[in-house]
Amino acid sequence: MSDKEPKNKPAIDSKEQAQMLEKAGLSRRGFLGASAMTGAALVGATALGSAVMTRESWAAAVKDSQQNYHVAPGELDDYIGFWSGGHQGEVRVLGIPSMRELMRIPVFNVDSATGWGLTNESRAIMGDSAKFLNGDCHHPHISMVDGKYDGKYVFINDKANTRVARIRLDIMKCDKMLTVPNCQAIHGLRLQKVPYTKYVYANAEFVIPHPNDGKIFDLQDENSYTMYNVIDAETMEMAYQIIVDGNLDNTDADYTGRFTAATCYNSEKAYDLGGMMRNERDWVVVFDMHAAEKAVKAGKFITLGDSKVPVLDGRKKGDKDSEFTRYIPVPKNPHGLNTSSDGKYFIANGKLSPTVSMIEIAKLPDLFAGKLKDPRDTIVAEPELGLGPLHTTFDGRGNAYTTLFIDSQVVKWSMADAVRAYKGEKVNYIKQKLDVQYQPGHLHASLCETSEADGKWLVALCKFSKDRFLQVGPLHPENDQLIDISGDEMKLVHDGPTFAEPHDCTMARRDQVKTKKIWDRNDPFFAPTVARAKKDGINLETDNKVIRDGNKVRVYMTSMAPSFGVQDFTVKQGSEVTVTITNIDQIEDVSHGFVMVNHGVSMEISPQQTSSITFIADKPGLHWYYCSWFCHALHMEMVGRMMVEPA
Ligand code: CUK
Ligand code: CUA
Ligand code: CA
Repeated sequence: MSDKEPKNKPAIDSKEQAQMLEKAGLSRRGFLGASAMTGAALVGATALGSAVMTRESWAAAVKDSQQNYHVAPGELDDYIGFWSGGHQGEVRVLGIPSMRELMRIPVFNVDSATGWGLTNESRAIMGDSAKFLNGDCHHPHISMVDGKYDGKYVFINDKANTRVARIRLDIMKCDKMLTVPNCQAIHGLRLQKVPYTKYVYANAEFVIPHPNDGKIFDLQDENSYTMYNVIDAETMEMAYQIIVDGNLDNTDADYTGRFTAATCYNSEKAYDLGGMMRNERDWVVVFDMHAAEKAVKAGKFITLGDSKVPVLDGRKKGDKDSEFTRYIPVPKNPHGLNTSSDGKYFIANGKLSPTVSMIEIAKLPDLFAGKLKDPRDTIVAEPELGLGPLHTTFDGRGNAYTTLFIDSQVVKWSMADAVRAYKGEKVNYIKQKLDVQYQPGHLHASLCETSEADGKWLVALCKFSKDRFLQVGPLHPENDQLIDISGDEMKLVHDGPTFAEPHDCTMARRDQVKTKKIWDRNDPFFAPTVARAKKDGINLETDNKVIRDGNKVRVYMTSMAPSFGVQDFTVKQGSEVTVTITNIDQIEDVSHGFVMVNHGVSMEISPQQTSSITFIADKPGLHWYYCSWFCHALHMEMVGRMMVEPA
């Protein structure tokens, strides 16, 4: 522990709040005692951490933000960010520093505007999981080459339905979705950084019995476990899985391409709160991916049930480690796992301990070679930062920034000084504590998960907004706060309300992401639809035709502002109708839509795109269809009629 007080005293240090903390069984210094380990105590502490900005500091921030951080109308942002939409299921694109929402990319949700989850193209991408109408995404990450963004893909997890999806950044649409087998609840997700993103690493959070057929329910059974998942980033198919002890929370990869690490908060394999907090230490599991790949190639795997995915066993057998896993004990129920942008450390964030644990990556080869007595010999610092450390980010200048959930602060600290303090030197590694509003989870500094961390902007994703915005009923928005970290002091410059719930975000320089302005007619996104049209002898760019195939009716049409190529068509009641529309407009921004009234049918057709949707014409009578994206002065007149004859 450092001997000096942090520069900015947090508001929670006030006498009254300290007393309240004490009552709740929490002290600011030292570990959270066992008596504090109840849900009630944690909730109590949460309410206490609400540091409130003074009127003066707020006024100063307002002035600063207007003078220095305003992106004027018509000007463009310097960074493009990808925000998880949490249990809303989508990904949002934001500009930084304006914090303006630029686009939404539906992924694990159904989207009425674009028809995601309704169109044939999106449902083919979603596969069997198209039956699920919900998702819960947390961790968006951009693909890399040599530890720098290549701007090709964003990958994201779905905790709710155990999926991983990929977004193509050239079109900002999801193009692949995988349901991870043999597991429940994909939470932590990160990408291989070096030499390039060949693999996606995904943590299945919950321990389940294997086989999960209702015969075993005991989590302590040796056949109850969870797995670390390795996914081929290009094909989006499972490469292999690794069984681990305990459970898995967050993960990250190193800058050598050999190691990844993941936090475990439930080493107890417990099913309840008290049980999950029983151990003073849980662990970080480190994976030697080279050794794991070797084991797969050598055939040292099993398969589970119908799944053909190779499964390695990375559990300890007595005292014996597997050749590809090591377990490093850290305090207590750790959450975030972050690789420092200088490539030196895996940092595990203590959550129920006020510390973070710094694992020196350069020591890991010795750990795997059996040259270290104790796995904890890889830990080179365990700085005490405050209450509830959840995630850490980096500025590329040797500083780390950690969110303190319970304290409602972001703490800036020096990694080198923390290492010196751990060796016994008297040095204050804490540089500043900044109040944020309120209860931050993830935070993300510009380019922090690449080797190019540039220390300009930091976004703190606060879980509570309380009094920061006009009240909108009992459900409050989150509060994403923008902090300028370019100078010696962190400065809060912007509050941005967001809907449930950006757990995490990522941002790239604007030159790192290049998108198309209109679709390429050969785009694989709608290639299956083009192939089907070809079978029907249709030229999508010119033909307006109705193909009758028994009970199935396929309507092909073009769209060009302000009219559909087919103005009416007639079908028999009960027909399965597939409408395929090709937008032959060449002009940027002239998107059309297709809505069949009273049929739950809606889709987007952007310039040069082909979209299709299938529905049952179950009601006799005349049914209007119309264009739903405002495209022309005569947009209202862009309509047609479906005539359904009684069966
Ligand atoms: S997260 Cu997923 S529980 Cu801290 Cu990365 Cu919010
Ligand atoms: Cu086409 Cu509106
Ligand atoms: Ca635990």
